[in-house]
Amino acid sequence: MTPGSTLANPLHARTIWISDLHLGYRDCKADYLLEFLDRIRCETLYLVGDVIDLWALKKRFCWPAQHYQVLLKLYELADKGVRVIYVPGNHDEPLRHFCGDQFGAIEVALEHEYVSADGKRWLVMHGDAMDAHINLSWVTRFCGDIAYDALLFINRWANRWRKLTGRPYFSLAGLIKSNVKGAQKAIETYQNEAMDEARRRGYDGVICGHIHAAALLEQNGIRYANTGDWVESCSALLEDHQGHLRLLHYSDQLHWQAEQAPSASAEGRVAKAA
Ligand SMILES: [Mn+2]
Repeated sequence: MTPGSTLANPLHARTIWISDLHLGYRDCKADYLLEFLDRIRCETLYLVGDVIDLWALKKRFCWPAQHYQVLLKLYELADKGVRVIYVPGNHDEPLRHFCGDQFGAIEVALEHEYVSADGKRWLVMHGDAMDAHINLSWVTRFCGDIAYDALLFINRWANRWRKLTGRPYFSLAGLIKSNVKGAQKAIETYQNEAMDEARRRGYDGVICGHIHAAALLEQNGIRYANTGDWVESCSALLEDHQGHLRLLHYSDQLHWQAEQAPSASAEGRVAKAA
């Protein structure tokens, strides 16, 4: 990372969505997140829940300077005129009491309707309401228990080793998860439930987070976008001025994830300067 590169290569978008930052949790990738927030130039920024991990803070207080800097950066963006909308999740659930209010220049909402540049109507929600539909919740099995902590522990040490040997960040946790059958099944159930919710309520698509599985797909005329997270995949959803959505994985390298068909994925890499 070279200082100044953030200014030299801004990331322009109409709207950007990020979720599951988990500030206050030791595996939050705050360094990549800070660099990403420095580079973005957008009109609207959505924080789609689990921004502050109150569960983790309750278990073990962890608040490095970088986590505080992320909050400051979000306020700075709002002060500079970016419309920042915060949709709290389950890990920052107490903040749902403030829905309809403002935290300074940041708006808080339980969920939000977004109209993209191409006129499509999107339901923006964190997504934990879908947990009720998942049998043997993957979230319970992975996201709040020892298995997930262990996965992130391995991820952390694997990446320290990669860094020492000069290799870029890689989500080992994501790779393991994508090969666990139960996790894949739960992710599909979650996606289907989220799309059903959008369909029932007359939306063209849904934008959510929660399950730490970034995706962009379309099924039976309903679109699904999941912003991913900043504890393993370091991902964000960006809309250009034509209304086209793209997923970006941001770590040592920029990696744009192309739109996925329901059962297949196509990915392309671009250099960091892109
Ligand atoms: Mn969540």
